[in-house]
Amino acid sequence: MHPYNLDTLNKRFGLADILIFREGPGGLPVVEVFNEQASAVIALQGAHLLQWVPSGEDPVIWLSPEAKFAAGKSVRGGAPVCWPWFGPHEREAGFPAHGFARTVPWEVFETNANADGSTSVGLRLLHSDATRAQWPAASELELYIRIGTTLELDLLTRNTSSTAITIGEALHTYFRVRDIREVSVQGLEDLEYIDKVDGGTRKRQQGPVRFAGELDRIYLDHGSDCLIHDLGLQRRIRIHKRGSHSTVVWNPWIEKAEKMGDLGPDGYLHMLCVESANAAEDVVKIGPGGEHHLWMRYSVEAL
Ligand code: TA6
Repeated sequence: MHPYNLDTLNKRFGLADILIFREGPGGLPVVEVFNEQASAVIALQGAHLLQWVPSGEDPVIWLSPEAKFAAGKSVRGGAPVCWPWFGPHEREAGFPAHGFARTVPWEVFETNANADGSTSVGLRLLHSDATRAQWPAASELELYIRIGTTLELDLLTRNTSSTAITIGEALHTYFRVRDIREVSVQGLEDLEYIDKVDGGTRKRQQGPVRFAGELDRIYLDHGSDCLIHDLGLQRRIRIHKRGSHSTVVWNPWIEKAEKMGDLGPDGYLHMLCVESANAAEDVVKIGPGGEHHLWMRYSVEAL
């Protein structure tokens, strides 16, 4: 069972025929948004965006056909929120990779039908004894999602404690591509990156990023746009961001995907993670009473 009452949510936050709450896959409650510019689905667990489809466009976000939906479990695909650490916990091997934010309940605290025709949803992480056991620092985490011809995600960390906190974070977004072998990522040229497929060695990017095997890299000190250039779908996805100093690029390729078991047959061919993050030495220190925004906007351009 989940801690949500769908009738109450629809009464308080539903927006006529634009935004409704309903039971989604695995019985997990989702928000469904349909406006004239786009449609989207967001799971309340993890404030997890599962889909965004601009009108007249192919879906932009990839969700595994074999994604598992269950309370407390991460979902393969969409835009998982990684917080308050990225990757494995630096000291506690038993803590979940990428933090707990993506597998715990969040609450909706506002919805808006905006004047420009987009729709916004504000969600807040619900702390518990379990989250405080892994992250005792008093802090709040909110995610604002604006759904329209572009998609905005704004992850706000508020430090309500009396001491500084340091967070690692990412929107670990899976983008849908036609065939990863015909895709390149531009905008990361000449940047230093940590190559997680080659023992974490540090290298420098030469030209666009292309894919011919497992690729798992943390590009450092990167604050500008990057572009996913998809020949197969004849489109470019632009990622414009603020408050993010790292960009993570990941495709598991064949063997790793088979080991993971939830990407579906040939799933690796149709997905690419480009994650706006603060990871490795780019982690963010937030003073007492301070706050930090990790903000990004996705847009689709024809080739
Ligand atoms: O962001 C890339 C990465 O850290 C990869 O190393 C891989 O572990 C991926 O995240 C998926 O992680 P998950 O915990 O969602 O299976």
